[in-house]
Amino acid sequence: MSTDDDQAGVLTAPAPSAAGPADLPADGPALRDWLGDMLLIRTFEETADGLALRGKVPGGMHPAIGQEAVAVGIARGLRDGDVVAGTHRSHHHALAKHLPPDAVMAELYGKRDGANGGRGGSMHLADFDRGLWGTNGIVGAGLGIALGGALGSSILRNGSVAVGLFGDGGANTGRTWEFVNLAAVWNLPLVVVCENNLYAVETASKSVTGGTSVAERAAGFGLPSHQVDGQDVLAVQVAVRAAADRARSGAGPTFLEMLTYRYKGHNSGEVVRYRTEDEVLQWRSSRDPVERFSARLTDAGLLTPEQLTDLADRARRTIDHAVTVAEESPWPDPSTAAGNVSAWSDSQGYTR
Ligand SMILES: Cc1ncc(C[n+]2csc(CCOP(=O)(O)OP(=O)(O)O)c2C)c(N)n1
Ligand SMILES: [Mg+2]
Repeated sequence: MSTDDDQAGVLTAPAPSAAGPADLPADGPALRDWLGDMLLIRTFEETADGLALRGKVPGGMHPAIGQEAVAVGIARGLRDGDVVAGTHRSHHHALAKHLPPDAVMAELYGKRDGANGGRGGSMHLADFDRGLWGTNGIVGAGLGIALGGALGSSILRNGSVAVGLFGDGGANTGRTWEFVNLAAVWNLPLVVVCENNLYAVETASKSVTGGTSVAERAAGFGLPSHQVDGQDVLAVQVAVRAAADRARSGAGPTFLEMLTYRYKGHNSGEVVRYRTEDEVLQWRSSRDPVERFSARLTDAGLLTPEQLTDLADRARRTIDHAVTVAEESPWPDPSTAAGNVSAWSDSQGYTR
């Protein structure tokens, strides 16, 4: 029988990350870059959310405001050549993998200058050169694509690692565990990441999830499994880097459950009736990933108020430019609506 204290959204102390408490490296420029990426994502998502409410984003979008540290920590824990496959809520992962904000915004608009020519939209961003093997509207499917990437890496012996993402809702779909099982049995270089933001649409994950935690469930498949504070970019980066190093050494997959929170509704404009405003305020005021990281850098003498303002201004200018590009970009040529897959595969040099 659960008590009120057990309900989803109650702030419980996150378990330590896989590698223990993360020390702050004294590399100011690099850490300010991470913060710059987080501010860019925050600004992008807040702007895009407003644009979606004005009807500028066909099909709408799923904002990841509050989840910035998960994306930046993952991207910064990987090497060039490593790949990430995301979910329906993955603009933050695309931007953390350094897809150009102009191309991401134009893709949300369904415009020709979009990352995928405007044919994918918010849920289908991809850039193979930058290691984004697609975001994905099918719950749990991105992990299967990452599993394929990890299998390819182990066959080609190219030393790359794949990260597959899903949410707490995805943790309750069968395919997720088929992928985890195969990765463990085949000892693949896969980092499995559950981005647990406590809710699947309107459902509190605790009300539908058996066992103590998703991480503990995963441990039953015979791979190392850890909970990570997903609001701490450094903890995420350390955990991902350790898991990627382990995968690269041939030791196989690792499971990471990242504890995070989405500030907005499931999708832009959703009327939220399943959690309290107070709960959102608690997360925002005590665990905001951007504020926590800025404060940590400031305390360590690695960030001045002027540098913080400069990063925020730069993010604002970049996103304003992205909106201009998206507004001015033409619609895709209707004649390319069907059949352009062949043209694309020809352009990539694939034989048919
Ligand atoms: C196979 C499948 N079933 C159902 C849906 C509808 N759906 C879209 S998002 C979602 C919930 C996902 O929750 P979670 O995995 O926690 O991710 P979050 O939205 O919190 O990022 C559902 C059920 C879907 N897209 N795909
Ligand atoms: Mg969720």
